[in-house]
Amino acid sequence: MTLSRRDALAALVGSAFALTFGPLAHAEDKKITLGFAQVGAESAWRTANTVSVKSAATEAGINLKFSDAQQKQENQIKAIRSYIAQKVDVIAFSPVVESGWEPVLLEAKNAKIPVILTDRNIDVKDKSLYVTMIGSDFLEEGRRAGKWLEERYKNEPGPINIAELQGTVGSAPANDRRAGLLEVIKNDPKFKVIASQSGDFTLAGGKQVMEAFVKTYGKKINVVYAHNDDMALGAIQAMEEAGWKPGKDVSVVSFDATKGGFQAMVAGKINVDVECSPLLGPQLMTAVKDVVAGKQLPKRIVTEETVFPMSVAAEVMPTRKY
Ligand code: GYE
Repeated sequence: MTLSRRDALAALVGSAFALTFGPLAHAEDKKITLGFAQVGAESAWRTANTVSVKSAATEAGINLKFSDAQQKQENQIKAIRSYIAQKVDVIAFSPVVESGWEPVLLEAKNAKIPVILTDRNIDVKDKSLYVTMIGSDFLEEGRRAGKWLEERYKNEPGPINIAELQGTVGSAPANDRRAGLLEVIKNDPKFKVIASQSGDFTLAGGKQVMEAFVKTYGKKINVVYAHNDDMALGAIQAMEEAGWKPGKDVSVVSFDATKGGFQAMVAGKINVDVECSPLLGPQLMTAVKDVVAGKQLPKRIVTEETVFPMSVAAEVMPTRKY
């Protein structure tokens, strides 16, 4: 049987129609748009986190809108507002600080745009303002560092004076890495935090604060407790410029376990690095797809991490991914 030209044309148009407007085709083919408001580019950790988010989005076929808040909450709020105005499908962000998020998150909720927190947590009463929080347990990281210190100094009478280089004021990792340490050492009066100041998670900040600590406290300092590797590396420079031997006459405790941190451990200048993984991209994209598909997510997704003492650094370094 042969089709007339008109029948053939009708069949062609019909199948094209079915392909384009077939029952689920449209919904399934539509790319998810994710608006991601990043903290900034303050550290090696952050750079690795940004790369992870961007490449995981590409891999997952998610259309990513990305903004860098340069460590300012007001910029992040602006970015979130613009994602709401653009009607993205999901908003994710790594909150610079813990407080002050209710108004903008309420705007997202009213616009029915789900919000996923990554890396840093927030302090809100109404937990319905976000779907889930994916990231590390910074309090536990602080405890791990504290336990390492207790073990390291268990046979020394003290006092053991700690100089603390804090991360960004009001940020979850700065608050919790401090709280975790204090929780562990509070029952052991030989440990004293004699100095504490923010270096804003940057190398330059860590160096500047350490220069001031060297001048004010001199060799009274037994331990430098830096909330991330970049600040530890800056502090190491300051100590070396003052003729000190970081890692030997002062213990250096750090967080993140980036390549730079590992290199300093191999060189004998950081004594212990508590791991904090920035490779959150793949988990985030899975969560984004699940939320859009209407699946129920756990309120908290915790990253798995460990502690690296200097003694294992050379062996582990080649396996590090950030
Ligand atoms: O430790 C630091 C970065 O929020 C866990 O932010 C992150 C911290 C990380 O600037 O290097």
